[in-house]
Amino acid sequence: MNEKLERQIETAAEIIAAAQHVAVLTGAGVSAESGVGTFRDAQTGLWARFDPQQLASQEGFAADPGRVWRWYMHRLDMVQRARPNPGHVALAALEAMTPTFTLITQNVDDLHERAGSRNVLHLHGRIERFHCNGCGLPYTLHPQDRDAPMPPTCTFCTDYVRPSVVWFGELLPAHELAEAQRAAGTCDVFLVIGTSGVVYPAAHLPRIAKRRAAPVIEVNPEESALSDMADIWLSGPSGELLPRLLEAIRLRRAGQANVS
Ligand code: BJW
Ligand code: ZN
Repeated sequence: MNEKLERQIETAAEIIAAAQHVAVLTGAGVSAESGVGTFRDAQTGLWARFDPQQLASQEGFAADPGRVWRWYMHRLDMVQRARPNPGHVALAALEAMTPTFTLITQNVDDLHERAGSRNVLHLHGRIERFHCNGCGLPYTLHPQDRDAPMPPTCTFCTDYVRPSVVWFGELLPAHELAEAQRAAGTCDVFLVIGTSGVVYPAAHLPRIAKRRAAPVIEVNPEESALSDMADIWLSGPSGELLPRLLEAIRLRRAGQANVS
């Protein structure tokens, strides 16, 4: 690891170790090293020729419900086969050593929870949950639905069933969004990990923190739409950098405990 990055990690660790309230926003990049494809990187295989932004919308679902259903079943399978990576594990460990910790994720997978994170706000819903697109009635997925060419239909209103995720043009869950905004407005430091920062209102959260003078620390191998406003940009994969950051925070926290 280069010297500049080492110094940046030390500075970030110092800020995080001194914080009472740490807020974190994660995106698809945090699950990339678990084998779950990101949104805006080129898709692979069967789905390479489709634009995810077209599939994740009411318009896309109306145009071809079977295609959207098969895409989500393919992704559900991918998520359920995946395992949390060292980045997820480091965030769970950081939560355990931080007085107040809010993990805000745009991801629809449950890899944070499976890594041991407790206080997780899912801004864009959950891929393993389902409801009717017409009347909202919850739906329990049956094994035969996974290979079906079309979505199942609702027993109450006969409309199509869909995954309980937030598509473009749809409102985010009100409680999760309010809690995320509250955390951004009250935290001592805000971490942005593995997101391109182009989807709103999630991308506004680091700006709320910054307005309240909380430093913003980004972890991403590529420059994102939020890199310019970040106080520190740790350039690299979160599965490698978060464990290193955690170790540096641990050493500082241990030092603090010895002094007090
Ligand atoms: C690594 C890595 C490694 C790689 N380690 N990093 C204000 C301004 C402009 C537009 C709007 C606005 N307010 C609302 C809008 C409209 C719209 C929007 O934001 N559009 C923009 C695209 C312009 N927003 C909405 O419609 C939202 N609803 C809303 O606001 O309702 C009110 C309203 C309605 C209508 C009009 C106005 C207001 C809803 C947004 C829902 C987003 N849903 C999706 C799909 C979820 C379901 C599913 O999974 O299928 O959520 S879209 C998709 O993008 C998904 C993601 O959660 C989200 C963010 O993507 P993310 O996580 O950032 O992934 P990527 O792929 O973009 O980036 C990955 C990053 O990882 C990259 O940076 C890599 O470098 C990095 N990386 N490997 C760390 N190893
Ligand atoms: Zn219904």
